[in-house]
Amino acid sequence: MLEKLETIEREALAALGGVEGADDLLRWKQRWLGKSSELTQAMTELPELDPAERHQAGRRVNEIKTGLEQAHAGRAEALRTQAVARSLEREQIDVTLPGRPQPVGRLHPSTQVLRQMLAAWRQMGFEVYRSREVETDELNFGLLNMPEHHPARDMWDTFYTTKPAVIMRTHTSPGQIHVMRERAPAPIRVVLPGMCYRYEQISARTEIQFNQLEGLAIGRHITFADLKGTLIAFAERMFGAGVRTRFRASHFPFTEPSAEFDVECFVCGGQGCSVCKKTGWLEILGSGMVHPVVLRNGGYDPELYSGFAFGMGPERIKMLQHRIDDIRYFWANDLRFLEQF
Ligand code: FA5
Repeated sequence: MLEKLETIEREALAALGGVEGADDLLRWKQRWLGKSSELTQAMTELPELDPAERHQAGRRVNEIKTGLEQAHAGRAEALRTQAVARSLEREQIDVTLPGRPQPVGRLHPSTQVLRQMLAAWRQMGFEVYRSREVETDELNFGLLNMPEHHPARDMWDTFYTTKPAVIMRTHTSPGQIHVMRERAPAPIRVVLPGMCYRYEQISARTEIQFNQLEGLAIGRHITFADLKGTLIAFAERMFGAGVRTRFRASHFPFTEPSAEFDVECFVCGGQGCSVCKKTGWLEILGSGMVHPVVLRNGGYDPELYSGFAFGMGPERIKMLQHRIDDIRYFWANDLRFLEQF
């Protein structure tokens, strides 16, 4: 029996030396330590031996079993170490390489200029009023003194939804009616930022979607002088103290009188250049005294109340500030453009 045990041990250890992978190792374990291994078999035969030999053989069986288990663990560890070494060899990592930079987002140029403008208006006591982008025909046109078939509607061709008379707003001016109806007869001092939509030819200066910033002040005794002083104060906050400005007579159906507001071209300092088309001036907004019809539609008695309104295009202002020559960059999603701001 003892001889047989010694042979088992020798052969098992010799076989272990030739084991290469994890599968091999498992097979070795089943073969030499498993239920039907020779060693287990030898254990079942112990009771048949005479006492002296049984005692000695029993001890050897246990010694050999423990020894084989330890040898198995040692081999498993050695195989693991070899595998790690091989994979390190194969997939070398250069820990000195710099990491991949995480791209960091930033505010869209339109949002940047809108925030700059809102900050200027906030300083002057104007509150932000959010208004909807989907409007009724009546609010976008009718209540702003442009009844159906009014020729001025041609200036603002829009997108229609599948619901009759529900449209994408062409300007932020319908917000004037919303805020007036909500607040009448209290005084109002608000700015209304947001996206507008027009069905028009896309070009370097015109998009079918763009932001506007509307302003509205309503109260007693508000005059054209207030409109002028307020817009000049805004221009100074936006473009720097001492900037030269001018008003030009204009026409909007919802204001009377109406005026366009220009600032001195800050590219050429008023000398005339390609940006200002040799005029020395840059137009930044349309404005005027709120038309009595619009005041009445908003719930204010035009005999007692008056007010002024204005509307400007933030993208156009951003274009002027940075000499951007094409408005289409704003929504083209080209990072080469967006990352410059
Ligand atoms: C209006 O939309 C009037 N509602 C403005 C107004 C409000 C006047 C209150 C009086 C009182 P206008 O169509 O000119 O006006 O547009 C105003 C500004 O929006 C323009 O000066 C321009 O900066 C911008 N804008 C107009 N159309 C486009 C367009 N297609 N793409 C980009 N910006 C535009």
